[in-house]
Amino acid sequence: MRGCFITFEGVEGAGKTTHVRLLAEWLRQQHLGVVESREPDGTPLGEAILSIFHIEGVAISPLTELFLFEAARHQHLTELIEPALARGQVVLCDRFADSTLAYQGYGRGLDLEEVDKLNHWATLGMRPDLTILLDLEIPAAFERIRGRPLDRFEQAGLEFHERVRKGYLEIAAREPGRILPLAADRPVEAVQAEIRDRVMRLLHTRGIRS
Ligand code: T5A
Repeated sequence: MRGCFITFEGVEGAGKTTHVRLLAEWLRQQHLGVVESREPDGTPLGEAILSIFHIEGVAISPLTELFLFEAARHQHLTELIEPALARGQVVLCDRFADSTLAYQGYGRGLDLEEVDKLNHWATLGMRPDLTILLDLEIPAAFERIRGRPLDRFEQAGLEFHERVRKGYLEIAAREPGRILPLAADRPVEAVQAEIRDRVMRLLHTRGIRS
């Protein structure tokens, strides 16, 4: 039986990494096969692509940025995600195609339809079964990541991140069946409980969990 693909989205510091880890632990306690991954650095090639973004003083155009994320995504899909789903595993992924639409589309201002098309090409039309959108106001998000060195995207400024957040909410409104938006300004346990509830219902529906 084919597995299940669940992605986590949201602005910086929204809690994606935290909730992927907690959900994976919980699913493993129930003897389910789980693969945790992330974009863009879910494969060795993706790690190399991420390191390009970290080169100091190198200007990267929005379109170049888009192609780099899509290259990482296609490699990730073929090397890790699809094989895990074919083995019947539950794949939890910290960021996926919605990140590109939110950051390079809404954030950088690239044409949304063109970004959608490229996403479709890179993913071979494969969509997550469920996407958890952790929604957090930008000042609260930046408060959470305060004190750590800021990367290229985190340095992009408040207005950029406001556009990204707005973009995510618009994407979620267009696809209510796939995307579950959750207010992420609450205690971790409360948010995680809602995630587990929704994931369990999905796994029942898919016959992965009786
Ligand atoms: N990007 C990526 C694009 O532009 N386009 C793309 O297509 C893709 C795939 C990735 C960057 O790349 C960009 C977007 C990003 O800028 P990253 O370092 O992976 O860079 O950035 P994030 O994925 O955003 O990772 P973060 O660590 O910044 O955020 P998370 O994972 O959402 O947050 P998390 O879980 O690490 O939590 C942050 C802090 O908040 C606390 C945690 O303990 C932690 O200290 N926290 C809470 N505190 C209070 N209450 C809660 N409910 C909390 N939940 C977590």
